[in-house]
Amino acid sequence: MTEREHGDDGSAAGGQTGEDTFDVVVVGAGFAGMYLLHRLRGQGLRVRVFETGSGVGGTWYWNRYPGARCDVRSIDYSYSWDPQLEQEWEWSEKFATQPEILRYANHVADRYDLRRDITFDTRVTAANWDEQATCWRLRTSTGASLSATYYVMASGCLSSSKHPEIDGIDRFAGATYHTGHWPHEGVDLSGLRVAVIGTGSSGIQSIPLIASQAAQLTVFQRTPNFSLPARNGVIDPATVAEIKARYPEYRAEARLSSGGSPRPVPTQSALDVADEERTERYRTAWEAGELGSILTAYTDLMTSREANDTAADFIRDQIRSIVRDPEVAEALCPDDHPFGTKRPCLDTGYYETYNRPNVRLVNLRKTPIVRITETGIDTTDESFAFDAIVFATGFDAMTGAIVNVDIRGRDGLQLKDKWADGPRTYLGLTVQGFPNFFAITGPGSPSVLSNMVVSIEQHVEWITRCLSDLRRDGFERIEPTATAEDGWVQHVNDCADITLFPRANSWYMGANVPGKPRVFLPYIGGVGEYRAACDEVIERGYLGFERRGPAGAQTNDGLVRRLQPDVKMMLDMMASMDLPAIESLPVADARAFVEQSGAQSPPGPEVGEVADGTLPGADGSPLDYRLYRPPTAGPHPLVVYYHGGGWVLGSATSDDAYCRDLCLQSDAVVLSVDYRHAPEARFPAAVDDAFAALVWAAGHASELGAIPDRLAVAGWSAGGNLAAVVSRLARDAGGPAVAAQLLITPVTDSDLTRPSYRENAEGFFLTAPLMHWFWDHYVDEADRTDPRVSPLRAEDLSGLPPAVVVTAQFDPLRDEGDAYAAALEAAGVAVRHLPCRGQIHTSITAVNVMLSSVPIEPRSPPG
Ligand code: FAD
Ligand code: N01
Repeated sequence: MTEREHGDDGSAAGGQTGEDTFDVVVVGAGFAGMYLLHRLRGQGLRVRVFETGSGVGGTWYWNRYPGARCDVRSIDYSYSWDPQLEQEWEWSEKFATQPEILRYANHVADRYDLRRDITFDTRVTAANWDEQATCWRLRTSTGASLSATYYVMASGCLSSSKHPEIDGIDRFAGATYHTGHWPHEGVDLSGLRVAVIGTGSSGIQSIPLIASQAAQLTVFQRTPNFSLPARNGVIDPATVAEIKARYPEYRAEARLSSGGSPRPVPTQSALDVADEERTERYRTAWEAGELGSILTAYTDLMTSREANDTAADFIRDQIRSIVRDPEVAEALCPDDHPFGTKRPCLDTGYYETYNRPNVRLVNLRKTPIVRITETGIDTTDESFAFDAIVFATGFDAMTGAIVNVDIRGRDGLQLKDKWADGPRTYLGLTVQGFPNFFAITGPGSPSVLSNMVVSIEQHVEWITRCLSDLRRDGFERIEPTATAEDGWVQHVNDCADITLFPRANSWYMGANVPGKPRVFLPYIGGVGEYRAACDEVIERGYLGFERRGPAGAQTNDGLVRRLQPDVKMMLDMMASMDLPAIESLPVADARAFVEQSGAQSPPGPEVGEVADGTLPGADGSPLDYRLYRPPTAGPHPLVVYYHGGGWVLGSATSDDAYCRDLCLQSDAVVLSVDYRHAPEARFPAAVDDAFAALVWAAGHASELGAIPDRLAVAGWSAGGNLAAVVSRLARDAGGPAVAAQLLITPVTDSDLTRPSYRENAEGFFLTAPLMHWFWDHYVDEADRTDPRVSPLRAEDLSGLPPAVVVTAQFDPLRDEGDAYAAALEAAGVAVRHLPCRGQIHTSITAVNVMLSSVPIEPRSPPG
């Protein structure tokens, strides 16, 4: 390599070893590499960018196929870091063409004099971490060796193009093209017989234009994709003027949005609106010509299959109305994945193309390709002859370009091996074992699920800040900790797991590359949420990183996100509502407040039958109950359920949604019983009533339509306390016979000083001050060790019914629940302990509010 001068200081790059040395080497001169170069140079760093291509632009340099254009509005899909640049550049269309975007990239390269620090036509082939010298040692395709303190892969998520695994692919005698490597001189397909394999975004954009040139076009489709009309055209000058007038605010909105472009945030479930209203909403969205218009119409399109079906059905109806041949229309209707779980497309005349006489669709689901021959393509049904084949078969996305370089970190660990079971990163930016290594829009970051320019800018700015902070703090080496990386990988999976995305065989899941592990690659928590996590890492002193240098070493281990994503969202929403602390209210107001909040919660599922009644309490006065019967034929087992509310709040109907869910899940009759509340009736009134209700239920099982001797108890929170206590009272009284106890985040002890009380004192819905308020209302200090209120203190827990004990990580009551499960186990009781990671006290009973699964990590098998 012959290096010229570089860096703003113009200093020579050559090191004394005969090897060129840099502060930072960047791989790739797409939007990411270009901006990073500009920023790092601005810090006075010696930077060198390597690019395989002969020019800048990355994606827009390589993907020159007919019809290639962006599908995020150009006014959004453009750099935001220089107000002059964003004001002076004029886009000619709503969605600019590839040539126009490439012109923009070249304009930026010229305007900021970027080319002098970019080495074109050169691939970085290997990168080895030298621990002793604290630098990366790199090799390139031209045989050059160089070193750099920091190494950044700005190599693109969709830059490693992929041919299909089809027998005979090299035998074809005609011309072949890949959309991701389209010849620069252009291709004239006029008068030719052309095949296109692949109907993702590249196929869908190019097919209409290829059809207008070719004599015959045959499209080989394996999976039909959802596509919406782009309704592209000249960009409305008034819209441009309006946005340019407030570009800073507009860009700020984009950065905090979910997908990187400002959009109204949906507030309604698709299932909560009438059919006509919903169809009208979809119709307006269909007319809008925007990728996110339908996807963001309702809150639950990506989380509920039923909701998603409403959108998918609407789009299928549109396809049927456009394509004249019903069989072709049906073949084009996607039916194997929920809408949005494979990247949807924006098209110009795609479905209409199938009405042309020179276009034919081959449905590979019915007649798969067997081989490519010298003259064309054989399916199981037919031999086709072609002059040209276009592979629109996509990319080894997100990880392909990174692992194509032989990257070895500490102790020679190869990145490819580290990622053998799926990529592991901290924040999608850094990798444990690979010091001073960064990936822009790497796996585990929003990247491909967003307007990528916004995500690129955020990463570039984070890395720039990180390097500057390292210098400020006297460090030169940074590496994430294993704990932080594990936690982030877990968080990325938690986010994906509450959506429909993992249900599709998509490139998001690595499913298009044989042998690639099936892992959801990007971060789906949203651009704004993600940015907040990255910022928080810095604010908390580079949480999750070890930094080292002349100033010493600093390890700041920890996890930036521990709550389940939907739990966090709910807590953030509640925090923004500035609700009163319940314990600050008089009891009557607290009850009214809780009742009112409960009324706004989503209803539980339908059950077979719901009936209200009363039963006699311990003092003879009536106690309300509500009975839930499953829809299946009875008789069923009977569960006596005690509601939560700290012995002060709640009623037989306050846990209605959960009781419905319990009834359906357990296929049992659930009898939710009330009990007298404190402070009007203090301890042991609630226990006495709870036991009286149990005795009554056992005696009336047949009348309730239940099996007499199959009785269980269940309860949540203070209700869990009562369920635990009555199980023991029943044992001691010789009946009723309780077959099982389900204790959900139960109160089991009056010791309010356990670590979980301190760690989760505030901020997770049930607070330590509220628990003190409950205890004070319910029971005198002197009575708090009584096992009828602190069941953990019972002398003998043996012979109790088999138990399921559910505890939540972010609950003041966590440790006492854990302790009770352990005590039961120690006493020989069959226990299934379910500690729920990332959950709070209310998670389990908040049916249809928290979607996050309850990870089951049983400590011992169920009885
Ligand atoms: P790239 O643009 O992919 O650049 C990476 C560069 O790194 C490439 O030029 C490559 O040659 C180089 N490189 C890789 N490995 C090496 C190596 N070992 N040595 C040297 N050089 C190397 N995103 C959107 O948000 N909106 C859109 O509308 C949109 N449209 C798209 C249309 C198409 C056809 C495609 C393929 C992608 C589209 N994308 C879109 C995603 C697009 O990739 C990003 O928006 C963005 O351009 C990525 O920029 P980048 O710099 O990160 O990567
Ligand atoms: O690639 P793809 P792409 N036999 O992977 C099929 C961005 N982008 O280049 O689905 C037969 O989506 C494969 O079938 P299946 C955007 O993010 C944006 O089109 O695996 N068929 C699929 O139909 C996009 O998502 C724009 O069953 C085979 C197709 O090839 C991403 O880049 C434009 C096959 C590949 O589709 C990738 O898009 C272009 C085989 N052996 C790209 N192997 C915009 O509009 C694969 N296929 C902004």
